[in-house]
Amino acid sequence: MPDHRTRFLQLALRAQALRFGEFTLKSGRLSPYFFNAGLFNTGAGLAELAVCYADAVDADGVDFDLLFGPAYKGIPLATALACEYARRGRDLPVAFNRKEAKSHGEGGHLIGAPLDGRRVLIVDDVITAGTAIREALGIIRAGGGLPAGIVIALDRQEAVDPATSRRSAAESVAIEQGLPVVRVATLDDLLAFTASDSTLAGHRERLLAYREAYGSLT
Ligand code: OMP
Repeated sequence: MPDHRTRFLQLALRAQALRFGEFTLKSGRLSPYFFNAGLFNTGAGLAELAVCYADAVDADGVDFDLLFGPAYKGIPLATALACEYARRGRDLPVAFNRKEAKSHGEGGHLIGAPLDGRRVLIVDDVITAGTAIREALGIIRAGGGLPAGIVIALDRQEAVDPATSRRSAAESVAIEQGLPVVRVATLDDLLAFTASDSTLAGHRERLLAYREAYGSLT
């Protein structure tokens, strides 16, 4: 069986969650590819994706005892991963946030298992500049959780400001926070994949040019 990186890329292309074209990113960069985790929108697709996440996390050996999905895209990802771990015999607590704090009913903006004192693994879709992940770390600490690591499906391996540093945003977060950042796949994996599949070869030049302009050297 191919490893989790190849399985993930095949799955993402099949679900059209990974597309080639022209996309404007949150950073304003014009990218020749885009990963939209919202297009894993069936039970079977999410279940298969969760297997890739769990394989990547287990291969890394990161130690944690709660899964946290940042709103919105991380919520089904963390939930699907919790189901995959239950299938593997590990029943993990899962929690997520809402973007708007609720003032009635149970109130607050955290939902699911309490974070207090738990070693939390953040489950999210993609890292470009690391802004979304830094926000999630703040939410977890404010909720009493202890960040233990981050897992993302795709590391775009971009430098925040290539003129001053070619360190990737994922590596910056890892160093600055002292946390492991597990990536199911990276831009490098996508480039290797396009080299091995003739139907994708036409996208390679533009991916390489994009990496040249914005890519990290880490
Ligand atoms: P950072 O916060 O810059 O790390 O970017 C992560 C966010 O970028 C994601 O949560 C998405 O909102 C968005 N995004 C994607 O979903 N897929 C991509 O391929 C690229 C981006 C992006 O805008 O950079």
